[in-house]
Amino acid sequence: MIKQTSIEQSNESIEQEMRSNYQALGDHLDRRSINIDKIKAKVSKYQVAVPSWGVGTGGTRFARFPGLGEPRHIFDKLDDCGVIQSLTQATPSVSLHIPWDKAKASDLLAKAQENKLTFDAMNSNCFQDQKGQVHSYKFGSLSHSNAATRQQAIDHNLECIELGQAIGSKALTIWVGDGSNFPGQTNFTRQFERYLDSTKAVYAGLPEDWRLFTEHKMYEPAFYSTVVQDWGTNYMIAKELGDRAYCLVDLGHHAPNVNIEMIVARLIQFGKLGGFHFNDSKYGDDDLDTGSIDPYRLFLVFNELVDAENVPGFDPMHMLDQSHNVTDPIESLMVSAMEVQRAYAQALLVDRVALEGFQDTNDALMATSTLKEAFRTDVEPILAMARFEKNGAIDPVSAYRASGYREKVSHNRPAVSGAGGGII
Ligand SMILES: [Mn+2]
Repeated sequence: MIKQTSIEQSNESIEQEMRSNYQALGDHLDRRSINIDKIKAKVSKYQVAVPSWGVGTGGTRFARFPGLGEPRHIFDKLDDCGVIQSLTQATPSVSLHIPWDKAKASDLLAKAQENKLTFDAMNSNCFQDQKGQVHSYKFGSLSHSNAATRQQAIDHNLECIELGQAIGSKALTIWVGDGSNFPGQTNFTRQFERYLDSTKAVYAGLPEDWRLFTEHKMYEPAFYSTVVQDWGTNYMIAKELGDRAYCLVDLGHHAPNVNIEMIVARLIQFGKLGGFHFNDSKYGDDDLDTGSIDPYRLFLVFNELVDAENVPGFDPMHMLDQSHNVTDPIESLMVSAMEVQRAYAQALLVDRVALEGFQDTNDALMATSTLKEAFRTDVEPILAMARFEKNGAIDPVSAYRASGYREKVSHNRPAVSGAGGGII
């Protein structure tokens, strides 16, 4: 783990510079009638969960190139997540994937506590066959044509809830790869009926204080049709299941150029936005680092979220979901957490009264300029000050590199075989 003294050491040489940048931005925002401390207080409270699977090195469908000191199991993963949290102070919770992270609840809790972490939404895995599994998911899981396979997938989801309850999680996220690769391979309607019936059985086992999230995805691994292919189908599912069922929006699960911020607005309007899996993409479900390709789109999503902040009961969960092939996953996840925070801070700067006025008078140019003015503002001093005041690092990546963490853990973590592909 990262020692507090090592963080302090890293902060020492840049604290003065950070303070004067904060002062300068504060003066600038003052002239726009924005109180910088109020923005910082909100940013400081902002949290995004880290996916346990994100701290491992992912791969492509072609190959996987292992990194130095990769986590061997969930306990190593929680250590890595603890590093991300101690440096960024923005990621206090971890989202588990079962059965990859299956372990005794008391052991999970103890390790999380050691790293000052809690557990976010549980993720089930019905897109892969596990060792000793009776029924294969090759042709689907919750929507499989065989009832016994569906039941196995239902039971697995119920098991995820059970473990989640023991470790303080409050949500289950379901994503399935079910679909088809050929026209005619499945009957769209019957397959969706089977999916709904199975998901209802999972929902029936959901504790009162839990939420169920379903994630849509346009394609992959099924390449002709996917059973939960878009937000419309996802919305139907959430409506069919009940009040505790919501839609989860993974930014990478849409066709290129789709207006995701508008989907977000629609789901908010009808009370069904449950949360996010943040990442970025250029072509498909690339799972690139959040904000690395289109930071303006991320900002526009946050613009909708800030706009809805006062909607009663509005409380979406925020998680990262990315895969790292060419970077140190800890560095990528830290940068992504900060990018999400940045988009939030920028969205908080939007002059909403002015925007509404421009919308009402159909002044398109000034309306869009109002958004741009917020987006163009360099909010880095706000993020840095928020981290610094919570004993995090002003510059997390520098502090992490200086700590030599990866090198140190590599002594206990043998290199993993690079054979095979494998991305989720
Ligand atoms: Mn996802």
